[in-house]
Amino acid sequence: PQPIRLEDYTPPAWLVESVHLDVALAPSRTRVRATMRVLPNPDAAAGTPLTLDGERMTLLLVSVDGAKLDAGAYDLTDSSLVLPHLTEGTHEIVIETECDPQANTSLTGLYQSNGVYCTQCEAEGFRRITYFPDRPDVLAVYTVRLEGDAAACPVLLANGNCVESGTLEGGRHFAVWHDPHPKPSYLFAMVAGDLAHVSDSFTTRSGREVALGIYVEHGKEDRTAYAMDALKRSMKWDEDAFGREYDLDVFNIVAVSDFNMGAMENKGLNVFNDKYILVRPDTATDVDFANVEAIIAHEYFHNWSGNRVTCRDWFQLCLKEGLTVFRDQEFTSDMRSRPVKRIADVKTLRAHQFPEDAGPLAHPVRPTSYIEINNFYTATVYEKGAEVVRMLKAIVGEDAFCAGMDIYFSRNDGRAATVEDFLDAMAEASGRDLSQFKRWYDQAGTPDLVVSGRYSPLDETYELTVAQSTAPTPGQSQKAPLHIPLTMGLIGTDGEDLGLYLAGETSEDGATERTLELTQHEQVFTFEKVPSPPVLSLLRGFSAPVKLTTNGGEKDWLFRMAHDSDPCARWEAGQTYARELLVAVTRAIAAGEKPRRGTRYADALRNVLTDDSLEPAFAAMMLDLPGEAELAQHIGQDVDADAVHAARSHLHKAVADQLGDLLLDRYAQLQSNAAYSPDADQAGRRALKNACLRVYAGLGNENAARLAATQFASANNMTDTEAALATLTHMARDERQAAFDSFYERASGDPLLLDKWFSLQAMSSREDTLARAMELAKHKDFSLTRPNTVRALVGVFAGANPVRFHAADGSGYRFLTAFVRELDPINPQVAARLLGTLKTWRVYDAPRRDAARQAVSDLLSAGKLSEDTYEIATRMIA
Ligand code: DPP
Ligand code: ZN
Repeated sequence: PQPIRLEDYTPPAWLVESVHLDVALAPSRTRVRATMRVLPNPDAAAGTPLTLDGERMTLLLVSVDGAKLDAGAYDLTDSSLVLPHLTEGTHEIVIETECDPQANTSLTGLYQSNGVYCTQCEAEGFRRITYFPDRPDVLAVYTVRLEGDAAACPVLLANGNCVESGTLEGGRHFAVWHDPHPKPSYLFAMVAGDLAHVSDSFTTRSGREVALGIYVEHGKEDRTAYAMDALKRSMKWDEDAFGREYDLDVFNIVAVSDFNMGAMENKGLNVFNDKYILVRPDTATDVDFANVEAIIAHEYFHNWSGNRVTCRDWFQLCLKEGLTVFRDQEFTSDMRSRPVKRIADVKTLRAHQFPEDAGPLAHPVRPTSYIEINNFYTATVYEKGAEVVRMLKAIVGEDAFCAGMDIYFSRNDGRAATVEDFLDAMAEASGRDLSQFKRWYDQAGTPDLVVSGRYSPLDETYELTVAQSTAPTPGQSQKAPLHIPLTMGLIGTDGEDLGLYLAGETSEDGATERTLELTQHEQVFTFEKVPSPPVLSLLRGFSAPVKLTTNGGEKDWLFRMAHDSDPCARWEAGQTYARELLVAVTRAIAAGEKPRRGTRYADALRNVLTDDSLEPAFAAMMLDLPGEAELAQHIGQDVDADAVHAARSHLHKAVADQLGDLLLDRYAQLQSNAAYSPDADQAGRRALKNACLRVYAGLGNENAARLAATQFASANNMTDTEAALATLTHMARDERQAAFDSFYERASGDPLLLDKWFSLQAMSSREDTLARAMELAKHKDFSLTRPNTVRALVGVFAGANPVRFHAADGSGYRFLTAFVRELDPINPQVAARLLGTLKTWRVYDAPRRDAARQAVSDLLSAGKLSEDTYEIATRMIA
């Protein structure tokens, strides 16, 4: 397959003014008649024949201006339809096609999920519905007439407003939807089926009344209240925070059970993976509730950052995704706890994006080439993309950022924009030169910052030397320095922040925190009027997605775990300390020496547990040891996954030993009889309570098992149920089996609960987990056609169980690649994404590396793969 390159971008030769789709739904033979007004693009080279994208359809008819074309008058291939004689003028084209939604397991284009017709067009699914210039810079006005069986499909939905509906002969009926906003084809959607419906309304700040609807399977209506509430709060927040108002009379959401992504922002008709809509206290955890809130917000915010202002081409994906993730993170910060949200996002970034940026799949936030764009819906485009927007805000400041957003939205409304358009708006609003900053979009890899501080008592100065570098990534051996905002403070011996006076600056305000701007390989900053040796607090609020090394040590970490005024830096001090301890323990175990027990670290956690001034959710995060995957990444080469697991278990147990009774006390104190609410305060208290249980369970003894089993038996909400199972799953005790059996019975007939049952077993560190996973892949409740279930079992095993997945004999890798091979013909997108979980293989030791490389080579030579999986497999071992 030929890669597509950013540098080859050319404007579309033809534009589409309007599309009228007539869709006659039938399970295996759905007919689509598309009537389009097309005209040559005045901004493109003239004389190019009309070329339309299309695949996996049967072409029934083509006509131009009312005259049917003979087969000889067009060129049809597997992926396109060319009208060689059509090179100029405005025309009406009619195309009739037929497709088979029932057989469509790829879940892109038009497909059926549990009997419900739905579509997924991003990135290139519309070309499976009709022949069309399926690219984001062709914006058209759509009218859709849906016709279907009235009994099977009482609900008929598409984008925009419903303008007509009625009954037809033969038990059929129809509805006509019109969307006045020109949009690219990837934002097209239609849904039809027998769905229940919950409605509400929202009045925008200018007084527009918007009808809100959430469509779900019958019987699931009582799991929609939280999503609806989150939607209304999102609509209000975007008005208040960004001045963005909704622009149609209707906003509908449909929840479907088979969906490749989390959700999709189709204009006025969002389609969701039902996992991110359906929550009720007894079926969903606090984390599930928080995900619903965040994803509802994310998709809603796309109405402006994505839909009104869309992307010129798929290389600009971060323009809508990075910005929209930034916006949803801000929303959650305002709805919940800002520091806790920030730390959670840093954890996600470090768990998913840093490894991506350090491995064979590394790519810039704005990639420069792809074979299959679906492979670029990545942590780098989304999460690092959001970090880039956050850094930009830190550099230009809040006011200029807001002004820049206004310019960006108003100047590009109705346009397909680029990263340059976004940066131009920010540069104009701030008066700053952002040309160096732009490298964040073009240069892959996580920068390393090495910082050292030197105090000089004679002249009372503190000198900070900061060096930045970025390791080579595939296709980019040379790296230039980036424009990095480094937010920092200096802490005095009493634990209070010191005033900062930077040498050479005239303003003497002595703020206690400031953002230094790094632009060179190495820079020195000198602070004056520093009365005594300070403790350095760096990367406050995690001001940039970098890896930091400082010359501080245990004493600094302990001090900052107790005193840093910035919660993010305070948490990071604990993580840094734990990482260093874990590395030392790993080495000691390998050398046959007696490993450290982390006494001072445990003491610091004791202080956390007894400090009532701390937010419980924050305390829970302080208690969390860095994960095994993160440690592997930190060690960086020749990692023995078993040694890392042993080291972490050792420290976990040592901490549990030292804090034992205190953990039990706090666990007991945090029990509550209050009625369940998913709000951040209650969720935070549950998080801390369950963290106490988890840490205590490091002892692995009878008492821990009993505690977890009791919690499982008495829990009145899914958060506590799941936490109990997540503790029991690692144990080799009878309580474990009993709890899982009982949970299975309760989950019967409820796919979202069954997925929890799969994933809680897949994450077990027990030695028999791979064998169990293989059994579960044959279980009657497992299905290759349900992405959620595939992710719950195989995705969790490969992505969240490092010790079993990275087994030294390669059995974990072979399980994954065999599974990918089976899934690939059914659902290439999900197969390719699963294979991506192997991306950290190079940090492991030689037997593991050899096994991983072999498993991927075998996959490549075993037969024809989809382009999706082929691209990931070849990059993986390149
Ligand atoms: N639906 C996916 C998202 O919102 C892709 N646009 O991120
Ligand atoms: Zn998005």
